[in-house]
Amino acid sequence: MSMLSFERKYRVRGGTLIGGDLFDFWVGPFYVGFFGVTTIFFSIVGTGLIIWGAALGPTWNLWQINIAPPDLKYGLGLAPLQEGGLWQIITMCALGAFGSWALREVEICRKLGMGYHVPIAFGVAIFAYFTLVVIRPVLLGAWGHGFPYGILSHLDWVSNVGYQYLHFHYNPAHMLAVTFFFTTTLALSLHGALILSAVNPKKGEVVKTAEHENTFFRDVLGYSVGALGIHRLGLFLALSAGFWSAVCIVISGPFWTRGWPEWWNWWLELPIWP
Ligand code: 07D
Ligand code: 07D
Ligand code: U10
Repeated sequence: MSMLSFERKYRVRGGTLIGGDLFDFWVGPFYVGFFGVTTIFFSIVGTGLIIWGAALGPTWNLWQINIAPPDLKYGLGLAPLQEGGLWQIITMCALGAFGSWALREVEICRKLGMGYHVPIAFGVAIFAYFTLVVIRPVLLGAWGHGFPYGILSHLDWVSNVGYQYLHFHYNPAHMLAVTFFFTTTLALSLHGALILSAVNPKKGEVVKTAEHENTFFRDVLGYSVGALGIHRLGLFLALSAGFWSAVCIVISGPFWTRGWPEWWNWWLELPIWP
């Protein structure tokens, strides 16, 4: 659907962080900007290197393509291209592309005079990725601790790292992250359902108001968080899910090397029991 009728009104100059007017234009529906150019650059180089890595590997099966990080013996140094060097450059491209995308969002917010909530939210996802492929490997002393780039191989990594700590479900930060993920879907399903129930009625029925929405939850729960409140809560829940995910993996290894079930011994070791 073409939305140029109203988009034209908001296609204003300025708000760029860098480059001034140079890339301050649109291509079709897309705002470009300096960071649009860097996004395209890093995406094309990164994707190209993945395709090259696939060409060097044993398979073109999309599910099995795997670009592995370097062997642990390379520590925090650079590895030869075919022994993890590709993974290192692809990681730089990924971080370049994600960072550029976030900054392009910032420029669009500035043009529209909006808050920076969306780029900040994306920043938390980038932070989780950065934790997996930079912070934790650096703390553990080798890039080899990053996860491999491949659809099935990255699942193998999650499983292997999980069992390395015996039972990852006993990781307390993982518990918090999982709870936040579950709560996020609960909140979105309640919110989506409530809005549709009020403003998308059957033919012939009137659209209900915010008072209906508040009253519904006051009748059910005794309290309504309100129209603005549910969006604040949703953002908080979702960002907390990402944040505690990053915490749960960064403490696994750098701060806790045994099985996670054992961590709970602190409870049994409290001096109050004897
Ligand atoms: C719906 C927005 C659209 C995005 C999509 C993803 C690529 C990868 C690359 C062939 C919600 C596009 C995919 C560009 C193709 C190559 C080399 C977002 C939506 C559709 N994972 N993960 C998936 C990534 C990690 C885990 C699917 C990325 C961690 C588990 C897809 C990253 C851990 C399962 C995917 C990343 C982990 C998946 C669906 C980065 C912990 C699944 C994703 C950059 C976080 C599920 C076969 C989705 C699956 C799945 C992509 C990181 C665990 C391939 C890009 C290391 C347990 N992951 N993942 O819908 O079916 O996201 O896997 O950090 O079960 Mg993963
Ligand atoms: C990292 C993605 C960032 C993405 C970015 C954007 C593109 C562009 C382009 C579409 C963080 C990428 C964009 C590429 C695409 C186009 C056009 C998001 C990231 C920047 N776990 N577990 C988690 C559960 C078990 C283990 C997190 C549940 C087992 C390990 C979450 C269960 C063991 C790690 C979670 C379960 C185990 C995790 C993932 C249930 C395995 C991690 C979400 C029900 C035997 C990871 C930071 C996340 C983590 C993680 C949930 C089970 C191990 C809380 C619900 C017991 C090793 N698990 N897990 O982090 O914390 O998203 O990563 O059993 O490393 Mg777990
Ligand atoms: C919300 C909301 C709300 C709304 C909303 C929404 C949240 C109440 C008012 C939004 C929600 C939705 C629309 C629902 C659906 C969304 C999801 C399920 C989330 C997941 C989204 C996706 C899976 C879609 C992903 C698509 C993307 C990221 C767009 C891809 C676009 C590009 C690649 C172009 C980007 C443009 C740039 C960087 C600027 C520069 C542009 C140019 C130079 C021109 C264009 C050039 C190209 C296209 C070159 C292509 C090369 C690339 C990409 C490199 C890759 C290399 C290859 C080899 C292929 O709350 O309010 O309603 O709507």
